[in-house]
Amino acid sequence: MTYSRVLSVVVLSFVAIVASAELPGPGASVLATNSAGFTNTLGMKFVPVPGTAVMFCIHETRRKEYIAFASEVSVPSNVWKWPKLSSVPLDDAENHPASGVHFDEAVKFCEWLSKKEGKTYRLPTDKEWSYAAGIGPLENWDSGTTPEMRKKLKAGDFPWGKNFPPNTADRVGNYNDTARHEKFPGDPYISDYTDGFIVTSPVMSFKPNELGLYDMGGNVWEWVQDWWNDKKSLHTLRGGSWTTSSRDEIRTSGRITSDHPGVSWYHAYGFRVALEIPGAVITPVAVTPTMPTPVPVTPTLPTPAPSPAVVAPPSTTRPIASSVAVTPSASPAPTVTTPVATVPPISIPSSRPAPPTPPAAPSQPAGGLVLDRNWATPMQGGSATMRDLGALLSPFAKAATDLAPSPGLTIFEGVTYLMPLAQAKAALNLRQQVVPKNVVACPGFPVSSLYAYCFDAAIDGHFNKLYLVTDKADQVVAVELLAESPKRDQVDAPNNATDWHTYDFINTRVKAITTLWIDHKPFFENKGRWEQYDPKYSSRQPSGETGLVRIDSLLLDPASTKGYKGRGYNWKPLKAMRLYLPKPMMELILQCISGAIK
Ligand SMILES: [Ca+2]
Ligand SMILES: [Ca+2]
Repeated sequence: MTYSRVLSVVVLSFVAIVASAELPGPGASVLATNSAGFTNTLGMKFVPVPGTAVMFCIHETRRKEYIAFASEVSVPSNVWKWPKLSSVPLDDAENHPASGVHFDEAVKFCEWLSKKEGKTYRLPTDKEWSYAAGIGPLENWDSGTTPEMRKKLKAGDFPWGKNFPPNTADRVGNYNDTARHEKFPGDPYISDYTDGFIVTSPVMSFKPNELGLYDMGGNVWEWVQDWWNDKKSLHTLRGGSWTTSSRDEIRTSGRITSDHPGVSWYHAYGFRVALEIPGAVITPVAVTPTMPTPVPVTPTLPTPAPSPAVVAPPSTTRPIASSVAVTPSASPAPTVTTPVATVPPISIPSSRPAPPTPPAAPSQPAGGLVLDRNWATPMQGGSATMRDLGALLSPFAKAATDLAPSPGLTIFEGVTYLMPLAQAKAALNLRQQVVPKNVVACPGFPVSSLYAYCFDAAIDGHFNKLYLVTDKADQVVAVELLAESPKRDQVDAPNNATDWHTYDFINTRVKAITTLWIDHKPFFENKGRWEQYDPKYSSRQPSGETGLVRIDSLLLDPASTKGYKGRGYNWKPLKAMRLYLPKPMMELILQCISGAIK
């Protein structure tokens, strides 16, 4: 089952349910299986969800059940009765999910059903929903965390696995696909995926997940109990829908909130019912050792919900990288064909005779950047790397030594420039450090002044490490993401300049030689979107207002394609890196470089 590629769970033990028409009470027979189920008077089938004390209905609440409810209970909204979107009528067959359902009405449905059957039905919690979707052990369930925070952590992959878009042949669920695009051409859609349903699909039209739950990804968004954040004004929806095409919303960890408190005018909002198990004892769910990246496994998982950031041994450097450490020579590698001159020149005054006098740490302005006394000392043997870095950064900033704070400049997901390390860790839900604090020693970076803290992460489906780069006072100045097992298209980094010498600015410096190829591409933020910078197109020259640059890099192995001498897009990627640099750091690095390269 493809679901197992996302996360294989092992049921250690849990309170099991006898497959019968009656829900067992305390002391019922215990079976070590999850194949048992319970079917209620409306024909809704429920199965246990390991790691929780509830059973989940295997399908989204259907119109069939909702019609029965609305015939007995007055609900304020009639939206659900005549589903349509932009005057296009939706399928109103009884086996389609109830949609256009307000949060409060979904709660009322559960209350009505509870009273009718003498059991406790309710909406699942955000945590229960994650356990049902297979990512429960990967997310942070500390009190104080909210669905809004968990969405940003991006734990786990997609309901079907790691690839996006999904393969049409896999029929992974009802999303905003090419079929819908033909009817609603104005909306964004997944251009490479066809599930065949323009609107909602009958529930259970696609493969179930490992627990036997259908449509946990797609068809209708599903209300859960939890507030979106601490403001406690908006509720949370999970799973994506037939109108969803956003990669981040389709992730298993994807979440959205309604625009108005508890309200759904939208025909992509439905719900799924959970059933409390009397006397249930929650037992842990472990992650199997065969689970793919990004979260490693420790032999002893805490109970019941392990941290999403599990301590792992320090990552080992690939032999291929460690054997080609940067050379003292600035001359290009033998196979390099494109000269440095094809990239924009470094915009640094060449008349500057020497590095500026470095300010001493104690004299830093309060709240400003804190550096070592000798931060501007040129690094031996790193001139080629500095040229790379200068070429990448000079379109976006000029050399400068402004060490004052730049308040509010966001580096990554709520982390701002000069934010204290502890605050940044909290903002990103990072708790456990992978390797000890390391000095960053990249030519061009201030010497003996920057440090890297490495954490396990699960970001964008393939980055499995996150580095917080700090100054001497543990204030964050940059963020780097690292994918240790990338795919070729996971980082968009191709660059015509082929003699780059630096791959990973925080950890590893390698020189491009015959056995390696390094691609870089810078992106700049423009009105909230990332635009790639390409010196070939002057019209795309970034303005001086950009405050943040992202550099995507790939370390490729040309030898992986035997017999082909030219550049190949099928070269095996060894590592992928994404560095976020705020403008003050870019200016400082260019300042360091200006003193070192004449
Ligand atoms: Ca569809
Ligand atoms: Ca769904």
